[in-house]
Amino acid sequence: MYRETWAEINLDAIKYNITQIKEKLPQETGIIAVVKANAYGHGLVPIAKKALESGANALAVAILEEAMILREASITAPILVLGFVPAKYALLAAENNITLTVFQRDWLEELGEYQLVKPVNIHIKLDTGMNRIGVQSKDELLNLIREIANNKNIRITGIFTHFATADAKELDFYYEQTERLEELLYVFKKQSKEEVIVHVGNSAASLRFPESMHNYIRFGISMYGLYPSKDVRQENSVDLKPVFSLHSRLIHVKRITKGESVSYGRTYVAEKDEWIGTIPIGYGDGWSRKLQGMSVLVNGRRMPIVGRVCMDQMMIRLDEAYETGTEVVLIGEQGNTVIEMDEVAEYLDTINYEIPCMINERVPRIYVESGKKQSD
Ligand code: PMH
Repeated sequence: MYRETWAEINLDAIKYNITQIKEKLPQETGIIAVVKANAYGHGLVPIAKKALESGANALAVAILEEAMILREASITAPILVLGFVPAKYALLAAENNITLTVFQRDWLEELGEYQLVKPVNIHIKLDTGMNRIGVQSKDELLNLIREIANNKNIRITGIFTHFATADAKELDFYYEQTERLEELLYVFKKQSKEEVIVHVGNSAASLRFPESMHNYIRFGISMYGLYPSKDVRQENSVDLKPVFSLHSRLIHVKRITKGESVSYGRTYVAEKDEWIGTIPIGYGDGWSRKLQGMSVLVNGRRMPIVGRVCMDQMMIRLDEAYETGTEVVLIGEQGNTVIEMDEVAEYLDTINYEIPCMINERVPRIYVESGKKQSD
């Protein structure tokens, strides 16, 4: 690591968060750790390993590439790809014991064109209201099951759905989805002789309805120590520890005089003489230009980002002179003060999920385990 900006990934917090949810779940309900999108920006392989070590039973990703990276890292746990994978890659999935998500007859037809040495395991996706991917009607489901029964290349090992509003205040639609789910599951179980696993709940559903999660939960955002929404957070049903924090250092400190401006476009003009610090992070790292005006922490105190955020650097107004090398916290705790992921998300008018995903690979992830730091 040659730069003064890094993200700290607290692996002990992954374990803590998994332990917390386990305490709420019935003993027989397992955990699929959702590690798609580079483990929500936290780092795919280290998070997957830590989640499994902490009691998760399986992993879920969005695309086949992510599953292959996990297999190449010698991870042998079950892996489910939640998103669409073209049928021509079913052989690769089968060879690597990667489970695919299936919901279309066309896909099965296309699969028929390929010779598989061993059957590919699949989970059927039920669309109970997201209108994203999945089987919607009983007839569609019956057709799919019949077609699969005639196909030696494929084996159903699971069935699942996804909720659109499990994190909302108003839960009417959640209940509507669970009703449609039960109807489709009834049809499935009547028709199919296969012993399959059923999983339905994301973090919000698992926190709110731990008793109704069927065989597994798909645990994403709250494994990373974040709440799926304000409403769920206010319910205070579980204690979580944030995994991701973002750090940098002052690399330059100077005094400017009243009337001087800072950065491109001169959007900030000093109203009096003041101290300005430069930090080596910018929109080229995924730290959005829209964060002008947001605070960061220096010496446990909030200092505002002044002037436009540049590609690789930005400036902050300091309350006094600090030495270069002083640590700056952009997300996380310093002293008794904290800037939460939720605060950054709110400033950007988005959700906490997007923030760690947004901080790109130019920012090294430093893993902290049992209080010790190690880089990727
Ligand atoms: N299962 C599926 C199918 C998902 O798409 C997601 C998250 C999860 C489980 C985990 O949800 P959680 O992080 O709320 O626990 N998917 C997304 C998404 O597509 N956009 O934001 C989150």
